[in-house]
Amino acid sequence: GEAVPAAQKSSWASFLKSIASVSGDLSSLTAPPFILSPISLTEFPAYWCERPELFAAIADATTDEDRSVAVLKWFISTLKGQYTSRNEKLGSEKKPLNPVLGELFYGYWPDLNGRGRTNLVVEQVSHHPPITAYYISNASKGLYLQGHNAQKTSFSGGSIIVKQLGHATLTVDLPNGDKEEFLITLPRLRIDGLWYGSPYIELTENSFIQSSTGWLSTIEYKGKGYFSGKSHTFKAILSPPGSNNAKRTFEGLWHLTSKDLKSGHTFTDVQGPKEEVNVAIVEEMDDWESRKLWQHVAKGIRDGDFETASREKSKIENEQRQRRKDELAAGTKWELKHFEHIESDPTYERLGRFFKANPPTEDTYIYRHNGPYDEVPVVAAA
Ligand code: 0T9
Repeated sequence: GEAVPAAQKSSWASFLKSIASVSGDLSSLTAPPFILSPISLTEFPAYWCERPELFAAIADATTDEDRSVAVLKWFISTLKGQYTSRNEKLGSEKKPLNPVLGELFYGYWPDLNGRGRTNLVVEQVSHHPPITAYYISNASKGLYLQGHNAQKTSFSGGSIIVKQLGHATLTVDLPNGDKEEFLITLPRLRIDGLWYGSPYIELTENSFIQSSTGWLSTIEYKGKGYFSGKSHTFKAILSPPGSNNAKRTFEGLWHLTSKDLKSGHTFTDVQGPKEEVNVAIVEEMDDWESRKLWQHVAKGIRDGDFETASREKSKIENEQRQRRKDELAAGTKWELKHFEHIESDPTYERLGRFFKANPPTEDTYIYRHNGPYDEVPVVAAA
C-alpha cells in the first residue's frame, strides 16, 4: 500500500490479518506505529459540541416541529467532526489510544454572543470492552445531553464494520416548565481503505432521533455508488406524531452542505470553521485526565519516537493491571466517579418503542452532577 511506510509493510499486513480473525473488540490489538493516533477515545465526545451555536439554537425553537428540525440540524452538523476529522488532522483515520478505566476528559466552550456556556464531562466507564460515558450541558439554555459509546466490530469484504452500541438522550427545558426528551441512536460505520493503509469512515444504514412529542427523524446514510453516487450522503425524513409520512425531507452531504427539499434552502453547511473544546493546561490537570495520563505516549507518537511511546504505554498498562489485581485481592471494585450505571434506560425504552428500536432496551450511565463545572453543593449549617 501507498500510505504504509516500507519498514512497516509486513507489520501492517499481519495487523490486517489479526483484525480479520479477532472479532468484537479491536482496541487491544497492537498496530504498527504509522497508524497510531496520540488522542484517546475519551476526547471523542467533544465532537458533539464543536458548533455550540447550533446546539444552543435548539433552545430557541418555538414549536415541537421546529425543535426537532433544530436537533436534526445540530446532529447532522456534528458528523463531519465525528467521522472525518482524523483524516483532516492526521492524514487518515488512525487507531485512537485505548482509554483506561476511570480516565477523564473535561472541557468547555465559552459563552459568546448569548449562546451560553457549554460544559463537557467524560469518563471511561469500562476498559474491556471500552465504554465511554459523557455529559454535555448548556444550563443557561436548558440543554442536557447524556450518552455512552461502545463498539462491536467485525471484518467483511476488506472493511471493518463497526456497530455502535449505546445511545444519547437530550433533555430540553421548555419555557413552560415541561421537559422534552430526544432519543438519539448512532449510525453504523464501515472503515474502508485499509488495504492501502489510509483508512476512512463511511456511514451506513439508519439512525433515529425520536422526540417525546412524537416527531421522528429517520436518517439514512449512503456512500459512493448509492443514491447520489457520492460519499457521505444522507437523507433524513421528519415525520409528525403518529404518522410515517415525511412532513419534511433533508438531503445532501453531511461533510459539506445539505438542503431542505421543501423550501430549497440550505439546511446544513459545515464548510466553515468549528470550535475545538477548551481544556486546562496539562500542568493543572488531574492525573486521571486523558491528556495528562497519556502525555508521554502522545509525545512519543507525535515525535515519531515509538520506543518511548511503547515504554510509556506499558507503564500505564502495568499500573492498571496491578490495580485490578489489588482490587481482586482486597475484594473491592473500582468506583465510577461521575456516572452511575443502570441496567435499563427508561427514556430509551419509552421513546424507542415509537420506532421499534433494536435492541428494545439498553443500559445507560446517569450523570452524578459532580463534575468540575458543577456548583459545589452548599453544606447545610450545623
Ligand atoms: C464515538 C467515533 C467512534 C467513537 C470511534 C471504530 C473506532 C473507535 C470508535 C465510533 C465517536 O462519537 C465517533 C469515530 C471513530 C471511531 C473509531 C474509528 C476506528 O478506526 C476505531 C477502531 C477501534 C480502530 O482503531 C480500528 C483500527 C484502526 C487501525 C483503523 C483505522
